[in-house]
Amino acid sequence: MYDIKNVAQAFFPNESIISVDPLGNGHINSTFLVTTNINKYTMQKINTSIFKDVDGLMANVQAVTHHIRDMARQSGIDPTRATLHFMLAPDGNRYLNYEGDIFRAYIYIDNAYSIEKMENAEDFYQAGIAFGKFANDLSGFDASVLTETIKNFHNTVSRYNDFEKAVSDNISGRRDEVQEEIEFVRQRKEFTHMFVDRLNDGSLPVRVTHNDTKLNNVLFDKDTNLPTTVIDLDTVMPGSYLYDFGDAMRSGSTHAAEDEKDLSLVDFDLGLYEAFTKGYLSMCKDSLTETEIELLPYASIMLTLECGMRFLGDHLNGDTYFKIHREGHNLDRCRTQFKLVSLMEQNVDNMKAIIEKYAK
Ligand code: ADP
Ligand code: GN1
Ligand code: MG
Repeated sequence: MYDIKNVAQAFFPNESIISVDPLGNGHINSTFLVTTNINKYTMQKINTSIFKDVDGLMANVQAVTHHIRDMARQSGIDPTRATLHFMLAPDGNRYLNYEGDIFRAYIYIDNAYSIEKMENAEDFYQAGIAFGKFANDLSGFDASVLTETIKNFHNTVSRYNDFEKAVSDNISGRRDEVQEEIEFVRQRKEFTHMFVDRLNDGSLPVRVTHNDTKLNNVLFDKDTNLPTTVIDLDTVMPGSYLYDFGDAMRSGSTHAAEDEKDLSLVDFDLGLYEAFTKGYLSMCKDSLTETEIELLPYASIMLTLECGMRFLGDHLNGDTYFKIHREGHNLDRCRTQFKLVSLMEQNVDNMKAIIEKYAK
């Protein structure tokens, strides 16, 4: 096995590497902060068993960041912090192949932090503005230039089928211990069609979206405490506004961590829900169709169910997709998601009222 410092040195042959440290809590890639005598970089080993077409992926990142930087320049926003900026490898490629592993590097967004667990409504309101602005910035972007980096990423019908396959394969042998969770998903089988069927019949528009709007994928500036950059652009591709809205609510409308073991701490806070809705819709409500507004109250339920179903599937498959840091980690994550789904289901009317208030 190689030393990660040697990888950084190979990426930046003309700089002295001072340190390479693990960064962040992403579940997919391995992320490092590289400090050199000249600059700081975020270097990532891309998970190529998940992202199989790295050329397509990096072409997406280039096109999207270029577009967002242009939009920033037009509105007088600092283009260096408005989006990610990747570095070319010494051979001019958009990534470095080091002993068969694939690495890319971004300029590190300094003096910024990401939030793992929502503490206050103001931050979530600001995250709503950041993701709403992201939606807005990409509303004029030509979707046809984008590669679908993970097929059927938020197709909840195909996710349901993947889940049933994981149940029947039972690779980990854990099926008998999770009967209650399996039943929870099966009771919601019909529901998984709600968005997919409407995307298929054209009544729900396809948008270019982020598709991974987890709270820790937005960086906040340490001086202003305002969002500075939406990061983790690997899944930017055709999708739906419902996905970005719903997935942000999944991670930010509760005070609990995604992997909280004490389920009594998993709450659903309508104040947080309202804060994000207000921020998000203030940026993009004018481009929403009636169907999108009508379905928005179900988005957080759908995306939270989908994520819980994926965690459970991975638990059954023997933890091959999401990084885990303890035994049963994916099951703990699944349980917080299902608790949240139940709480959200009890609040559909409240969510509708909030959305009506801010979609006007
Ligand atoms: P993953 O796909 O594994 O989630 P991310 O791209 O989201 O990887 O990066 C993981 C974490 O690293 C982020 O949540 C964030 O905390 C930190 N991070 C990533 N890129 C940067 C950057 N350019 N500047 C500062 N921090 C970053
Ligand atoms: C992964 O990459 P990261 O950690 O930001 C996953 C998301 C899940 C999320 C759950 C490419 O996000 O889809 O919602 O974990 N990303 C991918 O925490 O599968
Ligand atoms: Mg991430």
